[in-house]
Amino acid sequence: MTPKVLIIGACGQIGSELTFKLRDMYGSSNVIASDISYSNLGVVNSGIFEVVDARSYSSIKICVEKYEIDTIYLMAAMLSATGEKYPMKAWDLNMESLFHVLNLAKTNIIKKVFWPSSIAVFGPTTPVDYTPQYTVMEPSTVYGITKQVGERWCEYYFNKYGVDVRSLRYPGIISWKTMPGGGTTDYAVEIYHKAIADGVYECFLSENTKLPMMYMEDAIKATVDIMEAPAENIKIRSSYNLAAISFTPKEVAESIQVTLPDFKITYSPDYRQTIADSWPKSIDDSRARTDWGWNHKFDLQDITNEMLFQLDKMDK
Ligand code: AKB
Repeated sequence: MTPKVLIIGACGQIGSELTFKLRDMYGSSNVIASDISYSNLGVVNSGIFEVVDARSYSSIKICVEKYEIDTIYLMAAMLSATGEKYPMKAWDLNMESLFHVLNLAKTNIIKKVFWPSSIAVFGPTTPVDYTPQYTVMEPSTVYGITKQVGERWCEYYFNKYGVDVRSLRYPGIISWKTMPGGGTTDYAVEIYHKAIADGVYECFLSENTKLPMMYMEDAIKATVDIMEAPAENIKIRSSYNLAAISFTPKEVAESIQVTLPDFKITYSPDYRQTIADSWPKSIDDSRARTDWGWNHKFDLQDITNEMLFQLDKMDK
């Protein structure tokens, strides 16, 4: 049966591409995009769009009832870097929105929920290389704390109330359609924009800061795959480790120089360096690969070639 989907936070980096993908899959009228404002006209003009405040239970519920929604993707969140500037706002948005959606799902109105977690659930005491699914988790950012707590609540609602909630620990996501906002991994998108526009980029992380990353197409595929998988294959109800590749700012710059040999990068680490230093360098996602067949497609040079090609086309 075709699901009736509500995407909350549809104007954001991942929400927007998820909206386009799910509209292709299920038909435009079956995918309701929503956000706090009309901030992404591509999304707003591509089908039904509603203003929904993720912090308001009634705002979400009205929309769910109006369109007889049975599946929610909760993509609204305040990310790691912005969260450090506004800790209480990050806590309120990230936690309240999750509780609203889980509580709606608990009443059986909603059959399935997707909620993104992040590599930010890990912290400075976590093993950094090939970080296991189950390990020490002492996140040091507010964003990471909300994601870790959120994971516990997802598992709790699954065990206690049978809520079919599914989740992935996204790494940094690289895409060209919609800019990310307020994350520590945002440099890996900005660098391509600056390479095309100015030929130079000042990076806010140091040259050898290695972080787990993924191309948007792979992230959307993982999201769709986990949501389409039979419920019995989803053995982890907190959140799955998910990985594709890991690289440093220096390595991205070198991959850009293959096409743009004059491109220059400089380094001026700021407060985001401390956040990046608390996160893993690489992730063991073997459970996702075994349980529901996850596999990534894009490596660093594929991503760079695609990003430069698409941004260059947009620039003309
Ligand atoms: C961030 O940098 O905050 C996000 C994330 C890794 O969850 N991109």
